Formats: sequence, C-alpha cells, structure tokens
Amino acid sequence: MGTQEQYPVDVASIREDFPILERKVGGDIETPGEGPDDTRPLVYLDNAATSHTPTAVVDRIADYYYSYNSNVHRGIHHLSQEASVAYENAHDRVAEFIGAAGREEVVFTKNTTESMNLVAYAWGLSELGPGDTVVLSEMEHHASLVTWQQIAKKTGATVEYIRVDDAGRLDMDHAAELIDDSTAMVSVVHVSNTLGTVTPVAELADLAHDHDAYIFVDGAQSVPTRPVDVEAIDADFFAFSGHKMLGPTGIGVLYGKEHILEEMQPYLYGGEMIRSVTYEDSTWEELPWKFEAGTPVIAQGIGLHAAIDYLEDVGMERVQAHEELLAEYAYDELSAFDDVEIYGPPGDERGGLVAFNLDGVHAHDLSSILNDHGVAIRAGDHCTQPLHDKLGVPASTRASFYIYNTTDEVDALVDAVDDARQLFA
Ligand code: C6P
Repeated sequence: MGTQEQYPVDVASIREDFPILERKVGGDIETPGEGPDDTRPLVYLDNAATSHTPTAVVDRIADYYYSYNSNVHRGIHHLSQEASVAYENAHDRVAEFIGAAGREEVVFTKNTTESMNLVAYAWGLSELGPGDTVVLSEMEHHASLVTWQQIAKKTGATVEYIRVDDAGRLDMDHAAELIDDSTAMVSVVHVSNTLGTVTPVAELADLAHDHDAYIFVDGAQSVPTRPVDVEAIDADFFAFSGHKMLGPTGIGVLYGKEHILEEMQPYLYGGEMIRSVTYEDSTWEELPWKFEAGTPVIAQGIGLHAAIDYLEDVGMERVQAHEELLAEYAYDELSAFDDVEIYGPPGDERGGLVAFNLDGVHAHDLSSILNDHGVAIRAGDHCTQPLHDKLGVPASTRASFYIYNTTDEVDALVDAVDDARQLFA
C-alpha cells in the first residue's frame, strides 16, 4: 500500500493544501514548531475530533476580514450588503450540500451540540411530557445523550436506549420493539465516533414516522465523510459541525424540516431574530433567522461554504472511499496483534475511525507513547462514557482518518503501537 494510484483521492496534491501537515512536533509546547526537539513529523490521526483547514478555506475567511468585514442584515452600506449576501449564500450552499429544500431549513449554530440543544429546548420542552419516550441508541455522544436526559428530567418524559450488539451493530429488532406510539423523538448517531458503526438511519426514520415520532440524526461524523441527503433519509432534524469537515471552529448546522421549524418557538432571543418589537410583545423573523439571535457566525459561515466547495471538488464518494480504505487497512493491521482489542464492526463495515485498547495499558499511556512518535490520536471516552462502561473499559485509543492521510501514516501508527507493546511486555 501507499502508492498514489491506489488512493481514491489525490492525496499528494491534497496534502499541499494543508501547510500544518508539514509540522514537526515534540518540542516546547509554548513555542509551537520552534522547539529544539521538534523533530518528529506530525502524523495527524485525530480527525474525528477536529480536521485541518486547507489554505482555500483560510483564504476565504481572510478575504472576508480583509475586504468586506461587516455585520449582516443591519446596515444598508455596501460592506454590510456584501457580507449579508455571502452569509446567506453560505446557507444555500449547505442546503444544496445536504439535500435540503432551501436556506429556510438551514440554521447556523455554534456546533452539533448547540444544534442538539436548540431542538431539545425549543421543541422538547414544550412537546414532551410524562408518558412520552425519547429513543436513543447506546452509542450516542454526550451531546445527544446528556441533552435528552436533562430535557426528559424537566418534562417527565422517559429516555430509552436501542441496544448495540456485541459486534457493535445497532439491534434493529430492539429498535422496532422500543419505537412505539409513546415515542415522540428518536435521536440517533449516523456514524458512531467510537465504534465507527454506520446506523441505518433511513430505516429508523421509517420506524419513527410509522408512530408519528420525529427523528433527529446526529451527523457530526457522517457529513464530513460521506455523501448525505437529508431528504432521502427523511430526517426531521439533522446536525453537524464545520470543524470536522475542513471548516473553521465555531460553526454548526441544524437542518430541520421547514414546517417543523415554523411551528417551533425560538431558542435564543434578542436582536436579528425579531420582526417587530413593542414594550409588550415581539414577533419573529422568517426562517432560518428566527433561530439565529444576535450577531451570527459570519466568518465561520463563509468558511464553511469554502470547506464544502473544497470537499465537493474532491467528491464526497471519493472521500468516503478513502476513509473506508484507511479504516479497513488500520483495522486489519491492528487486528494482527493478539493483545489489541478493537471496538465496533469489522473493517469493511465502518466509518473512517478505529478505537482500540492495548491489553493492560491505559489508553492515556498508549497515546502518550504514540505522541512520542509524533502520532496524534485521541484517548479517553470520546464523550461516550456509558458506551465505554458497556464495553467494560474506562477509555480507548482512537485513530481517525481524513482525505490527507496515507497508509504510510497508518503504518506509523501500527509501528508505534508495536513499540508500546514491547515497552509494556
Ligand atoms: N466528537 C470526538 O469524537 P461538537 O463538539 O458539538 O462539534 O460535536 C459534538 C459531537 C456530536 N456527535 C458526535 C457523533 C461527535 O463525534 C461529536 C464530537 C468529538 O472526538 C469530540 S468528543
């Protein structure tokens, strides 16, 4: 492996767009890149946490600040109009990218977590009550699990969890048992950030709709890595974050079907989201602005637009194929060690990440050794603590891949794990 022809994407030319991949690491962290011990080439395999940003995206954000930095929807001066058009166009671009009907269905938030909270508060607080259930899966991220748990406590609703079987797949028979006429919301992760499992969300949407329930799909790990069409899934709500898909931090997306968003009350109140205000009462702006109170994420929205342009130039089918190639390769190579346990489904059934443990070694110790090799991965519970409890481990080590990663980098990971094995033997 490792030659250019075998990759679904042009990794060599993609890597040139990401100057950070030239970094060497290991020196004094207060002087990034300049320490005397900065000798190890960076092998960045922590993309499920945050991906890197290509020059095209940084340039587009810089262009906004250098050329037309201004608040949106507030001024009739030229710069404000330019910024408003760019900001609104970013909503259109997102809508097109995920198959939404239009900008009315695309709300910009801070991240996936805020998108989840928006629906939980703006819809859940008024619609849920005793007797209602919210059905999650056992592999939900805390963004979903904690949020629905708290809303259920406030409203008297009950949270139930669809089982994940020993192979890391969602138990669809259990889903069919749990989702019934008491179900008001099904909230499921599309691609698990710990197991790499791909959830059959369209099937779950059918189940939810058969019982007049809504479905919220957490697409934080799917939108960056595969083509997604929210209408084909028939999702009622769908959320993801810009920083995991080559965009800047500080921007997330909430997709919602227009008729549902229309009926919902706002989540945050203030400027930008109102149509008229008197001392007695207020009325709301049209969608999506009703849900974007205060000065919104202008530069971030413009950056997300640029990130989508970049990803679509590469081609989302190719992005997915590259992810799957690297995940399967990493899965196969790590499986060769009999003291490494990998969590989740087989290599050919997963999204682009592999979480594992080395027998008898805490994930933090392993990741510290990997760091000594320049290999950046994530260690911890990845905000899926109950799932780790179920797996019977406090933490795991996770490598996650993106379009600029190579099989040589997977080899570097595997060599570093092997070194750790010798060290702890
Ligand atoms: N996961 C990781 O796995 P925010 O932080 O709001 O941008 O995204 C939250 C989130 C929601 N759902 C899933 C499936 C996720 O993977 C994440 C973020 C990161 O490393 C941080 S825990």
